[in-house]
Amino acid sequence: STTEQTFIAIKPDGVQRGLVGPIISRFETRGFKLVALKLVTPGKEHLEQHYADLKGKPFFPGLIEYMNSGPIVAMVWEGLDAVKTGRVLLGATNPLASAPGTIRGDYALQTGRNVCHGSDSVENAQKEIALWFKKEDLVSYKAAQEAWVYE
Ligand code: YYY
Ligand code: MG
Repeated sequence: STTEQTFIAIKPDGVQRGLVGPIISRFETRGFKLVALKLVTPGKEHLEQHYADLKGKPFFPGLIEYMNSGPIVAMVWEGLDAVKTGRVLLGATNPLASAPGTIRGDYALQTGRNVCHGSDSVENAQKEIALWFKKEDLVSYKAAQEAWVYE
């Protein structure tokens, strides 16, 4: 549906490397609508909740430390097939396996520094949006470009 929403985050390495603009541009120019955005350092507990499914993995402590090492840009993007298409824009989890033209394929080399996050299912997107944003943070408006992006 054209109102599907996904949670996209620019991780601390993406922020520190000056990739906030380029990453946002990919979603903007593709035709997605920005629904929420903030720069945050949410703390360890929040990050552990965000990655709760990965608790117990050998890389989990390092992942949390990395995610907690600087500010993160948290966003909600809306549009046609936003969750799946968002993942396509990000590229594969391991940047070495990401196609050029994807965010990770253009800006990253290692899995542990892959600059961005995107929800992997509609159900998880809803959970992540609820974890990172209050309901009133999600802005409802009509995008002027809508009639030109959708037939
Ligand atoms: O959704 P995605 O970010 O593409 O991958 P996940 O399997 O959900 O893992 C989350 C996060 O954990 C990944 O972006 C980097 C890190 N990670 C890692 O450091 N080493 C791995 N072998 C797998 C994942
Ligand atoms: Mg994931």
